[in-house]
Amino acid sequence: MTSAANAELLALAVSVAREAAALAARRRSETVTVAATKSSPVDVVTATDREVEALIRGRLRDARPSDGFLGEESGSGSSASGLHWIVDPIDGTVNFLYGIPHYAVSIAVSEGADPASWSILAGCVVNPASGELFAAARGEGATLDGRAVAVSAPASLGESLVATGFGYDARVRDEQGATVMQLLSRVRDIRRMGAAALDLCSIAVGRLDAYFERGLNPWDFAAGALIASEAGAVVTTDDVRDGRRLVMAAAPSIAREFAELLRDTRA
Ligand code: LIP
Repeated sequence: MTSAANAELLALAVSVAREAAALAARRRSETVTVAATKSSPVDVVTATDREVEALIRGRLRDARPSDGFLGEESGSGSSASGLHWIVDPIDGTVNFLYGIPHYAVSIAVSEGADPASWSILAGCVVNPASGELFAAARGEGATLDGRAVAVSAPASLGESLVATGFGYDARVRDEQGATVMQLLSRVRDIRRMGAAALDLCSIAVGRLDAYFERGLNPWDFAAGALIASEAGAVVTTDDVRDGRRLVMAAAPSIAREFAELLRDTRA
């Protein structure tokens, strides 16, 4: 796709994400309840997750009916154009449920729908609570509220602030907790903020120096990974173990050392 075409796709993503974020914020100000649980009793979906995804899916279908769609709550739809919209209506659902103002609407568009081979063309992540809007089109850099952003440059891994996240399965969390224990003394500190899309955007703006998480769904990281990469981060998503993909994003100055540490601790 040409840069002009990618810019047009990004403009659509931004417009729809803004409308979706306004709906999510409005519902959060009213009342939020658990509509169902998914992979475990703590993997919840709210009625707002479903309502916001329905809004996004409808707006994108009206604007680009030949494109495919892959959403956390409503599954996938085929593509006649070769393009797919990868959508997490509310990333950080538990934060949203508890009223913690750290959750996001994440919309990306890709050539191909398989994270092993897709090419993300444009992505947008909006935090409805703060109003911050992160965006990127492939090859055009990344922005926060329209201003260009760039990753940090920590002098060492020991001075780096590292974020991660955990799955919803108790056995997996035991393993992930053991990994964090091994990392804790090797870095500045650890943060677990609950929304992968915003963790990746935090890398893009230098609020974090590195991030890793194994077991994310495609919609959790599709937009944030492009935004982090376009801001200058080293981003890898090709390490898959037991069917669970490792997403890593890091400032270039520590990326190699960080990747080695993740291998050594079997993150
Ligand atoms: C969340 C991710 C987060 C992860 C959570 C959960 P959701 O996505 O953004 O990084 O640690 O377990 O998967 O479920 O809120 O869309």
